[in-house]
Amino acid sequence: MIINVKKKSDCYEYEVTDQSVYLNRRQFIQTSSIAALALGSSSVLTAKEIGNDLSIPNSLSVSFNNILETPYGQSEKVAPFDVASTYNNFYEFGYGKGDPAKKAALLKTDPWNIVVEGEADVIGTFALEDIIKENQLEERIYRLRCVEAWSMVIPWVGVSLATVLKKFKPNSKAKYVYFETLYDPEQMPGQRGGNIEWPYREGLRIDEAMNELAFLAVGMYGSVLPNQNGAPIRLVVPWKYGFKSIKSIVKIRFVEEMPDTTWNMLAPQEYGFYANVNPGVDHPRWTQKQERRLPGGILFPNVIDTQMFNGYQDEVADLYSGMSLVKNY
Ligand SMILES: Nc1nc2c(c(=O)[nH]1)N[C@H]1C(S)=C(S)[C@@H](COP(=O)(O)O)O[C@H]1N2
Ligand SMILES: [Mo]
Repeated sequence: MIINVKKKSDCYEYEVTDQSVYLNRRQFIQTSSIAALALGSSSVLTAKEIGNDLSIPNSLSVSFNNILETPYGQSEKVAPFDVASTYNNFYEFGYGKGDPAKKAALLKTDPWNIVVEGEADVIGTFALEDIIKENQLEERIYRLRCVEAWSMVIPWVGVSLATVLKKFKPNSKAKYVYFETLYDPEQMPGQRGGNIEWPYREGLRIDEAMNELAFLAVGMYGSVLPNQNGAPIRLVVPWKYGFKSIKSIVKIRFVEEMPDTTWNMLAPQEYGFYANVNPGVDHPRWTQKQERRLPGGILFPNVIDTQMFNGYQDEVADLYSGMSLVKNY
């Protein structure tokens, strides 16, 4: 007799216990209806409704020239663009995986300024194009592992975070770097309610931030980032759970103390500051030993083993020597 034992990671989409569990259900319903009202009966906007000067969801309209190829992820099977741009976590635009693609279209990403402050010699307000030069762009194909136990491979376009941070000349008190997403409830319907203390915030230890793998992306699949993926500029920290990779950044602050970060503030027993991908430390409510590599079907969930540091141990393990990764999850 064959007993069909379902592994925990063989979950179906409707069963996935996601990060939104911490968000008050009643507020969630209110927020959704406000968002629906604000956007009118149809939440999918056509190019005409959006206007030509704004980016159109799911289209690769603006491509970069002269992107430097790098060895990162050359042997990986990249997720189709349609999957990477329609299955998203971006709670500013709703909790459903399809919400960001439907609701982020109107986000105005140009002009875009970033405030740099704190423990650095060069601080102030900078235009995006003054921080990232188009002739410096490189492509890196990275695995993205969400704490919810799904993953995908995405070809990002951008520059290493270290290149950008060094321009601001952080001083010796800069032990951590803190990031904030845009706060604009008019444009981001999810910010009109819910339990998240907006804006979304994240942080890294300065040596993590200076690691060669940490990346600031302004594009993916050779073109500018779709809004739902964090346009016009987002962090990508491939050895950490996806929630560290903060989207639509407007503030960078060099600080002495470990900063408050969104998921750690919401549920510190479930989401740590470090959030390194670690199959040896389970989430309190589900295993982290495996992941569903997207795309995958309901009948054939593409379940694979999760790797320590998401497979980037050669590059980053040294950052944590002598540290307990069980305690510092
Ligand atoms: N501002 C902001 N950044 C965010 C999130 C969010 O809700 N808001 N979600 C995070 C989570 S949980 C993940 S898994 C990744 C998803 O990135 P992607 O949609 O580009 O795949 O973005 C991260 N960055
Ligand atoms: Mo995530």
